[in-house]
Amino acid sequence: MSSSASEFLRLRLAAEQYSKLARVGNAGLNSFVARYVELCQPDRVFVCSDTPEDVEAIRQAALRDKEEGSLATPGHTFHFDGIHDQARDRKNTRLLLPQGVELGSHFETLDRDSGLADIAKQLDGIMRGHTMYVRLVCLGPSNSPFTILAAQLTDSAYVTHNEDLLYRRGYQEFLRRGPDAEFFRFVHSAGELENAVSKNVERRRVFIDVTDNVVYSVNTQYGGNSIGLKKLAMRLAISKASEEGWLCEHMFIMGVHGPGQRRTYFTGAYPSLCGKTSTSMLVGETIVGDDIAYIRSVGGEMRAVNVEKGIFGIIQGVNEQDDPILWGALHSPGEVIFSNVLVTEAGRACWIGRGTPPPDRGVNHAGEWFPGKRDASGKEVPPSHPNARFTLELPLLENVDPLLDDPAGVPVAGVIYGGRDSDTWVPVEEAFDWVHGIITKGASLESETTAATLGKEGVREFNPMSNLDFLSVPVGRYVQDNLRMGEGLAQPPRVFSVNYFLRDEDGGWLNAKSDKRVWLKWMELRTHNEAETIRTPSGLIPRYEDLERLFHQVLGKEYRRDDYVKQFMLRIPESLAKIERIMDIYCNQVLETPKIVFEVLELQRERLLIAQAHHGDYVAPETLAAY
Ligand code: SPV
Ligand code: MN
Repeated sequence: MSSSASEFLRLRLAAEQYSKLARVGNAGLNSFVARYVELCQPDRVFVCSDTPEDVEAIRQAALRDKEEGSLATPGHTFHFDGIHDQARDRKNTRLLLPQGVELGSHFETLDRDSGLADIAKQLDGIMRGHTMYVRLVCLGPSNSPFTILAAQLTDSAYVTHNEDLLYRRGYQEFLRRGPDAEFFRFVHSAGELENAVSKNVERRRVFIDVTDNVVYSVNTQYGGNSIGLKKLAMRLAISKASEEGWLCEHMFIMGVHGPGQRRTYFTGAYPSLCGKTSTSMLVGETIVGDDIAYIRSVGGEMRAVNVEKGIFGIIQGVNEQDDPILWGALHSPGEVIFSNVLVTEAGRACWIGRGTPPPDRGVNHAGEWFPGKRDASGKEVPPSHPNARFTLELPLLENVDPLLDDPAGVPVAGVIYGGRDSDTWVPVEEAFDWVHGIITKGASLESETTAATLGKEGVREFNPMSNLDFLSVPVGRYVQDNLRMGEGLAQPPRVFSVNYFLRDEDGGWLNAKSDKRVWLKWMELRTHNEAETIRTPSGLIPRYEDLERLFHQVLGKEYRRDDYVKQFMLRIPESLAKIERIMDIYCNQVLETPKIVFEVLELQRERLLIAQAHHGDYVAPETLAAY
């Protein structure tokens, strides 16, 4: 089979392209490429061997095929996805399950045999008239025990250009690991195009075959659906991690800078559009990654690597004042891809929340745009899509962390869980210990929905570890995997929750965007036992005096006691209602829930009920301090 695959490729590919595959000499890779060349029937195959010439050829192809256009700043380009292809398509993203395998509710699944038959039909001849790009990639730093190899086949130069900025190149790593190297496999086709945009989005499919470690994505270009190495690879990695005893998390990794030049590493899981990227690149701190982490216990220490080396981040709300470092990178020469933004006649990218008035006119993913433009239903059309994004390499940011590419990863001292929560969690709180944190914070994470996925916004959704969309094992097993990680550690990281989205009775925000800088500094101190806390029924919260000092030091701002009281008030009815919801989900919708989840939640409920009996529904932090 493998020699026939290689023979097929030798005859089918241009000699120069074939020789790049032959040099790798990986029989599994040859069969994979041969199979999909035969099925998809591209006019040409381009194998990227990661030389500067090959990489440049892909950039040029994206421009030539009009998947991207140039902007005025050197190195900047833009791309539009179709009007109905602007976010992750949860509904049509299916895990292919062999007979007898069950995952529980919360998963979109499909019988494996019918899924494979359907996708083979969709892929049949789909690349006619197009080029297939073959790209080899490292998920994780080169030469690292954390790292998984991957091969992506796609007919979109835009997708592979994105991947070039987001992932470490893998051609050399394939050579280093030898002809038997294992790897994840991704097949993508944008399908038929109209104005360089996927035309048949109603036949969009993203099928994940964990059994064979292959992901198929067709009739879509939006990065979250098409960049196989991003969220699609997570499903494969989570299964592998669950079997092998490590974790693949939807987490940023950052160095928080403490007293005396100390750098303490944190990971943080927040659902999309909840401040994950903006936290990870805060001024004064250093960024290792903003989206996906592989985490292992190494010699009793929890260590993490960034699976990526770039950012595919949300651009809405990025402004000079709140995001000075990112702002600088987005306004300087360098390689940046803007997607679904507004493009002006002068070749500038604009977006909602940029902090500057919109231009008189421009073009966006929906066509010509001008202020006051209305859609067919009479609704005003915003200049850019709320899920418009930018792609860039992390080293374009001046605060990139020096350990970004360290093959040993960074030691993790704290894990943060954050959701979009208008009325329950306090702005920052530490768990009593690893198990309490994983259960009452990570596994209990909920968030109000955002524009990052198709569907209605503002609905409270269960999203354990902000990883629900990307799981491929039953939720209960995944929670158990997280609990188990703590067991093997000499000193498990501290676990925290944050909530940037608390509102007052009138719907106004209770915190400023910049307050998160203070919460990080407080958490950093906590990991070194350098701040006292107040013990509440749900965890450990900061004392006013420490926050007052930190607000001064970090933001040069006065922090009023009455603001503290409003923000850190224990909200007992809401907290109890949350436990009720979460217990119900783990009891009725989740498979393989570990018993300890119920025990820990039940104890928390009892503590809350006792506090309620003593102090009423809403309890000021200082009442709890005395109690
Ligand atoms: C997210 O939505 O969580 C992202 C972008 O990081 S996507 O690639 O769409 O998943
Ligand atoms: Mn993400």
